[in-house]
Amino acid sequence: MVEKNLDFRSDTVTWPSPEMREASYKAVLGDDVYGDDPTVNELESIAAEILGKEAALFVTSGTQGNAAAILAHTNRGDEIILEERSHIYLNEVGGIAVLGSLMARTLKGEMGWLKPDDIRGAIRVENIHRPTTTLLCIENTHNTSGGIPLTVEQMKADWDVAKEHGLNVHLDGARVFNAAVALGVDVKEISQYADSVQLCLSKGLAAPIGSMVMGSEDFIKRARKYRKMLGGGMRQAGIIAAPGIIALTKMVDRLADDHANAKLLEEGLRKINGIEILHPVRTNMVYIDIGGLGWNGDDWGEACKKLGWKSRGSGTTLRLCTHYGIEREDIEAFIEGITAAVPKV
Ligand code: TLP
Repeated sequence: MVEKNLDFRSDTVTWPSPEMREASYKAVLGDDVYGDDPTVNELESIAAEILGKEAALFVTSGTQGNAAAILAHTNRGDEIILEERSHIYLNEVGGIAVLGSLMARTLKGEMGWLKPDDIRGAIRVENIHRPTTTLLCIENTHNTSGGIPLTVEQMKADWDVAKEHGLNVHLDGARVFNAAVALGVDVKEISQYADSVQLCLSKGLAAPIGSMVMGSEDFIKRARKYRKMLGGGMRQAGIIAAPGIIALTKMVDRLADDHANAKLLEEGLRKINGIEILHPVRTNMVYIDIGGLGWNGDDWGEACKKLGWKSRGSGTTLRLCTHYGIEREDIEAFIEGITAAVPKV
């Protein structure tokens, strides 16, 4: 029985399944800083295998995973290329500057995808005056572009330019399984075009805590040391790794339900005068503008609250995420309720 979780704010709000809670309770533990927590070790080897990389590292969050990965790829003063509305650039508290002393070269993507020529043009030519460009960061799915999955071809095109110029590629794959499911490909098809990948266990995959970073043995060794520096050396971490194993082995296929529910939500909202759909809906996110209703995010939030839902946004723009704990019938009931609640314009 899936616990209801009527909350559109994010897919980070998911609760662990009963099986995950049970797995935490029963997890066999050790001290992970000594490398002897068997449950963490199992999670890391499963993640490495699924993503097609040599090794993996269990970290506390997507933000910590991206930070440890970026530190492991770069030296102080390097320049890294990022999409201008990427999570790493916008929403990770400036970690690249504070922790890495890195320069950020941002580029505008086309629905989240950085065009190869733009990347080529941004890579610095070696010169005593200039910082060295060492890393390209990609985000797939791309959150602020509506949860758009970048295709395998798009990933390859960016990878090829990076490799022509000796850059490493880091994939912020917080929702890389949403991308794989939406594209109908094995996740390895996507991850082959990144030297390192960060993926979140605690979003649509419904684990309560944690992310994974994957890459070569050498890279993971460096990232593990940075994770310790960032305060992420956890001890009996098997208790939170156990749900992560279920997330990776049993929760991926159900992401298709979240995508279908987002599509259903989009279709319902599209019929309401005054609501504009801002991006094509391809995965589990629906971005809308409610300015045409004469409402702001607070009005929307209040109306949703009366219907038993949590939802919010800034100004008149809102993101509605579907996830574990939201079923098709919940979306149908929401559409009926919100259609009746909004002002008729
Ligand atoms: N995103 C959260 C918020 O921080 C915005 C959300 O609700 O979507 N990469 C991407 C693409 C993300 O969307 C997020 C979280 C992260 C990294 C960071 O993951 P956490 O929250 O585990 O640090």
